[in-house]
Amino acid sequence: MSFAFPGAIEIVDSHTEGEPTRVVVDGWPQPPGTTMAERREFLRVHQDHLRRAVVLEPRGHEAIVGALLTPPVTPGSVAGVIFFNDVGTLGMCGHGLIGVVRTLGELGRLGEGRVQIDTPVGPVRAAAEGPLVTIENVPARCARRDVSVDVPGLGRVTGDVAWGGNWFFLTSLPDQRLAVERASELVALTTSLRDALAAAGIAGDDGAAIDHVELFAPPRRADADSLNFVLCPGAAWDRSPCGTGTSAKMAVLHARGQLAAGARWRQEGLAGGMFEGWLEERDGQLVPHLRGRAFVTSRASLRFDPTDPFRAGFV
Ligand code: PYC
Repeated sequence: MSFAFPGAIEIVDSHTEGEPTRVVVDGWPQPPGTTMAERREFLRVHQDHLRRAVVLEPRGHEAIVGALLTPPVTPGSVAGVIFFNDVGTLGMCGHGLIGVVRTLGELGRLGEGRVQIDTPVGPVRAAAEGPLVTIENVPARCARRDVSVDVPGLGRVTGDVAWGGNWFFLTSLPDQRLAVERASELVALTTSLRDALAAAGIAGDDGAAIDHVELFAPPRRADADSLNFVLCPGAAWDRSPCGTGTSAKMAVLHARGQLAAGARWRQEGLAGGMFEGWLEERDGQLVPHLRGRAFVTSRASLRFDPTDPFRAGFV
């Protein structure tokens, strides 16, 4: 494994409905591979020090999702992207894709109309109108309904397992108020829930770990249908309503006969932002569409001084 650091890594920071995205636009040696999954695996094995250096303290923090731009792998795509966070890589990231699209616009690299972008879990599409970006995610599905698990401190919890570009366990804990000032308690509770799922062998397809947990409650906003809290892999909570989480939620609602194709779902996030979503039935699959706002907050050059003892980042 090589721990070489480039002289500088160029980044553009944005936030999507409050959740930060750091897009790496230059300086990171491109991971080889003919598929995005191969490139993601190379990044995971050989470039983890760069992931850590870019998103962890002292340059970042646990809520930042990084996005490495790569050349495309699919005809018709304008770019590829590998998402990563404080603990590893992600399959897809809805808020992150919205940030990537705004960043490509900031760089003058976004053409007119809809663009296609490759991710490790398949091509996705997006179109921007000012700060508002509409994305078309990979197909979502509800894998298992009404799964119960015993959680220390919570008792028996029942929820659904769904795919929205990442694996989610979706449930409600009526005794737990969803509020920013309770974020630390909610992170602790949902981490216990995630650990209990793993211990009970409850997983996604092919034993894939369920690394996101989503709680729901009635909305605070009059224009929303629901409020959520999302635990991301690691111990960060999503400041946005979570694009892949909202995709998973819509797939569950559809499986329960509570959301028809084309009907709108407005998901409020813990920080108060909102995604509007709907499902499209295509070739027997459910394609989630999501709309939310992103704003570029800075452009910067990250430096890696060889004498800096913290240049590789720390938790
Ligand atoms: O928006 O899909 C999302 C997401 C995943 C993790 C953080 N945000």
